[in-house]
Amino acid sequence: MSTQTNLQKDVLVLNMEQQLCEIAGDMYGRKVEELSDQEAYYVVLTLARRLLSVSNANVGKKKVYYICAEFLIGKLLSNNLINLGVYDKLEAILERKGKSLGAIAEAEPEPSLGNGGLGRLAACFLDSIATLGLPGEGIGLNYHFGLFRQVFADKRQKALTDDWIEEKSWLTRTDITFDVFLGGKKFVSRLYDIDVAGYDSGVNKLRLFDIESVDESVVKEGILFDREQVAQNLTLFLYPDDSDEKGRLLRIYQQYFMVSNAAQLILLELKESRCDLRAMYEYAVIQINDTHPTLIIPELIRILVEEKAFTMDEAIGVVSRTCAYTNHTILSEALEKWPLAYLEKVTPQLVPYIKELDKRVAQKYADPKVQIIDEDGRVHMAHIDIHYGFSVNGVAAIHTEILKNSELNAFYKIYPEKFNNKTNGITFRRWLFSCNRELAGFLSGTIGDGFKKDAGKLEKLLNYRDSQAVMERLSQIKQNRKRELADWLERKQGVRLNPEAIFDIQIKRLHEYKRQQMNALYIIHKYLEIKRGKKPARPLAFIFGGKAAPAYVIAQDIIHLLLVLQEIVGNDPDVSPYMTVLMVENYNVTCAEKLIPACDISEQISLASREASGTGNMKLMLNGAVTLGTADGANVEIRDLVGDDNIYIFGQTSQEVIDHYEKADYVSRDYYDKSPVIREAVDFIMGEQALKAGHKENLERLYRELLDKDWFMTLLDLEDYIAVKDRALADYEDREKWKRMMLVNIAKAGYFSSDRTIAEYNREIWKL
Ligand code: 26V
Repeated sequence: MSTQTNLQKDVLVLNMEQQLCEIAGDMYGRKVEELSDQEAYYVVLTLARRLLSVSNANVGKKKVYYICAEFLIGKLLSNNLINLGVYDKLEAILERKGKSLGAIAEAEPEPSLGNGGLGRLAACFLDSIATLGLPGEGIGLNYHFGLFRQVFADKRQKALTDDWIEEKSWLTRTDITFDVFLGGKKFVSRLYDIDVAGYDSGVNKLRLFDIESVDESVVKEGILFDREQVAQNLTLFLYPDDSDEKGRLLRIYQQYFMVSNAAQLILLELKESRCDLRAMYEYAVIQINDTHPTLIIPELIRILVEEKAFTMDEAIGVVSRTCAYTNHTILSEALEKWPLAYLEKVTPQLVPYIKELDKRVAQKYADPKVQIIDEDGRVHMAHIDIHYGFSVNGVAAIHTEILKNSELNAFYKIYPEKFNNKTNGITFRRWLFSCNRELAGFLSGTIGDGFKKDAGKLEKLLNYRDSQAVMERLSQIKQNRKRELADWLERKQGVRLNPEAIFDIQIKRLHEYKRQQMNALYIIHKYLEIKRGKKPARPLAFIFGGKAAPAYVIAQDIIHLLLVLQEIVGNDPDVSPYMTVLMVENYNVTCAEKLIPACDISEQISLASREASGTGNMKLMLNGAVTLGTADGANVEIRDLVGDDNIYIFGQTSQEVIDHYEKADYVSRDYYDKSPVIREAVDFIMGEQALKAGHKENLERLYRELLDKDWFMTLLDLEDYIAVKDRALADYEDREKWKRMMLVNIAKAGYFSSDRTIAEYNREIWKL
């Protein structure tokens, strides 16, 4: 069977040009050369889908179900063509017909089915699971609008809908439907599949559930909609605003809808493979990502007890051997605790099981920190995962240590054997081969193709650390990407960057713990220095990208400050020749693919201990950027790999920060009072110039936050940040030194391939 389908694919590939012409003829009655890029996109999409449909599926006895509320897959065309092994061939065919595959790929709308790190990680993992030939699939929701589209108006973020689903897309509507009971009422779901091609390997599926009654017209202004009509709004948006009860209820509706479908799909597949459900764990492993899919545990137990004649003990035993949990954040506001009353409303059928799970824990352990239902009647979702799953992992070495030694210490004492680390990774197919084809090609030519299947082989590049020629090429390639980025931004946003400037880039969700506000204070400091006549050796470009949760007021204020600085600097003839500030609108995977290859300095400046891992840091390093960061998340492992000479680390350590929280001894005003440099930068926010350019409401709130609260300790590290960043900028002028740092960073990035991460998940958790 498998050889036959391989043959089919080979024949298709052989006749690709003919196929392409036929599809163009069928769809548009025209030749390929006469199509617009948009039309050509639909033609190539159809061809790629055909190739996927005849490729081998990755199959085996046991399968991993990677359940996640987010899959930030980004545009799929280039990636799929690369993984199918036909990109170069197709590019050449199209070129002969006067068409550019790169331009055609641009026409694809981006599915923004994720917020940030968690969702993008899930997408990278699907790529690696398929590439390693492992049987596995992603399970999630088919959000019609995904994450909102960000526009700037009046120097503020506005959220609009992002309608990504077109008539022709990667989605395959299946015949699979399930009954799901929400609030006691029956809803019928529908499964949509997206094929995921492995690199030079088989194909897996991403399975997204939806309901047909969703009504996009309930969205009124921006992204406001009636949040009570579940049948109409259930899968409209990713993470609807949960700042009030209605929003929180909708999130639980989404979560239960996701896991009820997942449970039914898994049981259906187990039935098809004639598995004895009592040995379910020999056929299936369920990876629960953060706590959004946690309800799958009581849901599976419920089904086994009510429909498959299991005793409660048996059901709990089997499910606990099947489910594994990954923690992706220690921020308490992100660790879900749902009031039992909400669960009663949304999933009354699960409540007796949750109470039973709680009772069993209470009987065994007295410590209030490990209970499932707390004194206020809130259900701690992570506690269900830890008690009733067989594995608990963090996503970077330091993160896992923090889980073991502080955040989840009470659990670690009970179950030391469950805890393990899986340092995150990224797929090189997207974050090197696809987004920086010139660099990938140069590396192949220099160290051979081996690194494409075994990323560790990138280390061979170290043999060239004294080669002027190699370092010169790396630097030229960087310069090419910077020029392309400048052109793209000019077209997209009408702002011109000087490609000769140092590109200092901070791209990630807006959050106080990620400290974009600290970067803003540095920019103010530099601006004032230049005003006083201290010019930098070379122009500086400070580039940001990121969205703020619509209900997260301070994050909106930080965006406002950045846009105010962009205007002040841009309009100041004394300063604008020496520096630019640019906030890229609607930062998403597509923007990331342009920004990352063009970056010189990678800003990874979270408050130590708060960023679980970060994955942007890995993508930037792989593309030859040098990290400026705190000893947080995966930055720690980057430092261990490249050595202190090839990274800029500053700020207090995670232990020092954890101690500050414990002793509650950080007082931001003390830092403000004792440092004139800090005072001057902070005061600028409420100074005449800023107030003239911006809104007092936003600026004052941010200013007060920094002085009166500053929960994520911006001022703690500001002076050190300024000193170390200035040192990095000075080092950039030692061109030889900098180029060698680029080379070392690329050479050492192999460890961060998600192929390595997935191999570890498989070896130590999934055992497929
Ligand atoms: C979620 C929420 C939701 C409620 C409002 C505040 C808030 C803050 C943070 C989060 C994080 C959601 C989970 C997440 O995306 N974690 C990220 O996971 C990445 C992949 O493991 C990791 O690299 C990032 O460090 C981590 O922040």
